[in-house]
Amino acid sequence: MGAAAALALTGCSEEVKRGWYPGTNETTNHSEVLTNLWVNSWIAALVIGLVAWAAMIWCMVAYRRRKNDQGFPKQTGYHMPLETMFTVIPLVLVFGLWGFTDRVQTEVDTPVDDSPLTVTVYGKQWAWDFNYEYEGQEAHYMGVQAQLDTDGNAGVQDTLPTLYLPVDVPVHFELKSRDVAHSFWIPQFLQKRDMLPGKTNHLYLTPQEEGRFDGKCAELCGEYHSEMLFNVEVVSEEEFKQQLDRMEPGLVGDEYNRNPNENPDGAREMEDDLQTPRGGGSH
Ligand SMILES: [Cu+2]
Repeated sequence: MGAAAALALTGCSEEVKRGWYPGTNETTNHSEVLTNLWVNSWIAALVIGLVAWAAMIWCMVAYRRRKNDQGFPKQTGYHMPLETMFTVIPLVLVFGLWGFTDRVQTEVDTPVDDSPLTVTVYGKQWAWDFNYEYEGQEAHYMGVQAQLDTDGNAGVQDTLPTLYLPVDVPVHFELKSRDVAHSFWIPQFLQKRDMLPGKTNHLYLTPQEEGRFDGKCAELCGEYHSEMLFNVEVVSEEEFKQQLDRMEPGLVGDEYNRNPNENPDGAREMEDDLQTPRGGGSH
């Protein structure tokens, strides 16, 4: 009982220390700096909040209207020191917050030119393609439309595309879209980036903990957006190489793009496709 309570309490305080962020400070090489920015911003906001609330309550109590008060209280318009103070303090806060954010963002988004692994990810309605380039080897996996289970629940895990990543190897993600705007998000990695048609975005990180993580699309991209999920397996370098050997060799590129704006026929086919009832594994 005592042990369980202690466990619950330490678990809780650990969560609080990380501002309820998912993952741990070691999940990727950026986890710690991102978590610190988040937690410290909250601490700063809380301190400012306490000062502001205290000042408000003090004014309400100290300057409340007394029984025999007549007319307006003393007016303090054009009080230069006061007005300078409530202009300068917010400016300092905003630029401070901006400065810390910019520093962390620059650190996290600095391109790593010599990443040994490049993964080009295509988002598409409503699945994912993963291209791997690693030590001269090229392999890919093309996801298929995620299926509902027999109860109509989204994201049957076994049928989801799986992104394999070797632990402790810096990875450069090239993020692209085959059709509409999507967003690549692995919540526990604390990084997320848009995937836009006709554009390539980049993410750089090093996974530091082996394990299974959830990935998802974070940009409403159509009817089955909520099913646009994937698994992430961070594995040993050895197992990663075995997984690459099991995949289709070579890369798949823009030839499978479907641009509804430039190819109206493609868009029409897509709509027809959606009219037919789902199921039977036809997708
Ligand atoms: Cu999407």
